[in-house]
Amino acid sequence: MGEYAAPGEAVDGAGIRVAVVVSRFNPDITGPLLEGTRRALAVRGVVDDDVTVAWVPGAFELPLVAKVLAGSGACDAVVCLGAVIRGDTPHFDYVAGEAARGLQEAALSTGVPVVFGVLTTDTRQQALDRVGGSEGHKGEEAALTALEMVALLRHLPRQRD
Ligand code: INI
Repeated sequence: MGEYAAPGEAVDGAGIRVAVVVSRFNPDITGPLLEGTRRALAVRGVVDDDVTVAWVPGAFELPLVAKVLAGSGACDAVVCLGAVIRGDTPHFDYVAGEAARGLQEAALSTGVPVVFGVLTTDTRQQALDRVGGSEGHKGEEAALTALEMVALLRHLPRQRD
């Protein structure tokens, strides 16, 4: 059967169509997340015309829109961006947990990569550290994950129609 290595940084993004679903909640975090995702896609050759951005109110709304886009046939991967900060809400576990569960379900039910670019942190500072601070940039990482998964799936044996 061979070995299928995820190509990571080396993926050529030319021709890959990416939808980005981004939450408006905590815009000081999700704005930079989106910028990082766009930047990383562009660096790897994904043209602006192949990037669709859809805004949702909060992380809880990400899965439905991700599933609709993943099932549309109009994109090869969906990147979902959000920030759920524990200090802000007793709903943290519900919002973060349902976002994760729903995004995985969207990926598994459609066969299209759906990337979990949702920061789930205890504090706002921890989230800021992950959008270009001391802990890297999760928006950029989410973009790379999407391209890597598209490339990997194209090389894997798929079920016959
Ligand atoms: N949504 C987030 O994306 N992050 C949060 O930290 C958050 N907090 O704190 O509650 C949040 N809540 C809104 C939620 O995602 C839904 O939009 C809302 O419950 C309506 O369905």
